Amino acid sequence: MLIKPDAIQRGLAGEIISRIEKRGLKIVATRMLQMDAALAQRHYAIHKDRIFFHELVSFITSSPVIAIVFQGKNAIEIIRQTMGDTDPAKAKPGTIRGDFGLDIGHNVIHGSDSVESALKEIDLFFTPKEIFDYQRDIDKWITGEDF
Ligand code: D4T
Repeated sequence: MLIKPDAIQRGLAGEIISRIEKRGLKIVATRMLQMDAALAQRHYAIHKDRIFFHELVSFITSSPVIAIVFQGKNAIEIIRQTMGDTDPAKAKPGTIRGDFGLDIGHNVIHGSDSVESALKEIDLFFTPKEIFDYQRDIDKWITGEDF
């Protein structure tokens, strides 16, 4: 997940992390960085031919972001659902984008859309040593199993 520049500037980072943490997912890595154009182009390579690509790269590099790896049962679906629709105008109230956004180009958060893209994206932002493997006693109360 990426907390995008607009969310950092608006002081929404804590609220966004908290909403996902409270669902029960576990933080296993976190890093604040300012993305450069090369990293942004790799991260958004799938959109390289879209008309909004240039704007997207310039926005995501405009201010620091926070990259976070969450782990847990159905993590991709849970985060996508908690984020809401890509376009905040279509996102339901109660979702992060539905509560904090107005504009598709400033939609406060990015979340990987599949396990495959999550693995690629994690590799762009983290080294294996920066990803923690640890147990939480609470996990058995969240899923009935330990992660
Ligand atoms: P991200 O990747 O930011 O989590 O968003 P989504 O996975 O929900 O949506 P996406 O990949 O389709 O879009 C990536 C990114 O581009 C911005 N965008 C998108 C934009 O500025 N204009 C547009 O028309 C679209 C479709 C918003 C998110």
